[in-house]
Amino acid sequence: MNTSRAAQADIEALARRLDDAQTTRSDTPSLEGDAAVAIDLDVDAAYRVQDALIGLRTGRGEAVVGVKLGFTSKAKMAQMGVSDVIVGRITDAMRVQDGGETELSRYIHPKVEPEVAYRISRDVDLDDPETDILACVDAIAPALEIIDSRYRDFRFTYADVVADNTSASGFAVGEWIPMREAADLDVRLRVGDREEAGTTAAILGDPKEALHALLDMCRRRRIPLRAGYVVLAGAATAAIELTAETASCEIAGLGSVSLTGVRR
Ligand code: OOG
Ligand code: MG
Repeated sequence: MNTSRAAQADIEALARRLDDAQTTRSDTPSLEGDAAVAIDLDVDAAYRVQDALIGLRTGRGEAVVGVKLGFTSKAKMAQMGVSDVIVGRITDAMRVQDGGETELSRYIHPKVEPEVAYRISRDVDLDDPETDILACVDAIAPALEIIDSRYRDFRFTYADVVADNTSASGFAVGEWIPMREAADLDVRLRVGDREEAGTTAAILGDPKEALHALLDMCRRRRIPLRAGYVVLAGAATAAIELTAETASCEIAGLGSVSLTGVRR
């Protein structure tokens, strides 16, 4: 079936399936390859499912507060077996305060990643070919992202993960500092005594390249970029499972951010 004609009802059914998995904390099999799925889930259809999923969240009162990129690092691409960047949306309900706690029962099988965050300072005109995305960003900060795929065992195809809002589930941002170069800074992710070390160069060679990739994706997918949005540029190392311990991300020259998983 030609998915450009995929019925909106089928798209919405897939969004509900993923939304139910999240709200009930029960994983679901991959959509692609599921004989029960009526449509051929190509990347266009997958972004339509993501839009419908965000519609369900905003319909419950959540507000979109930013966007995230995924698969901007070779380590992530290798860990996940895919090879092109993806974009998803983050909402206010996903925010964890720097130094704050997050209840692990909210998640299915959460992992944390060290990220660079940028702050958008004015609405971005996606239709103006002259738009300079770097001129629309005024601050940078260290960040942690919590990813929690709604798919069983984190097993998904490229279209699956796009439909699932790129596993977006939580995030914490450290102190904002004025925009600066962050091309090759040491990064350390710790969860309890487990650790991953890397460099911001893992993010497309320089995390500001993620901003150019973001503009390109948002133009193609008609995803708005508004003043005040947080942009998560993508993980700098492989992810670590989030357990009932403190997770921290330290980026040389940018500072650090932490959060603690708790089980009540
Ligand atoms: C998909 C999300 C990837 C990143 O920073 O590369 C991502 C996943 O790994 O579940 O957020
Ligand atoms: Mg990430």
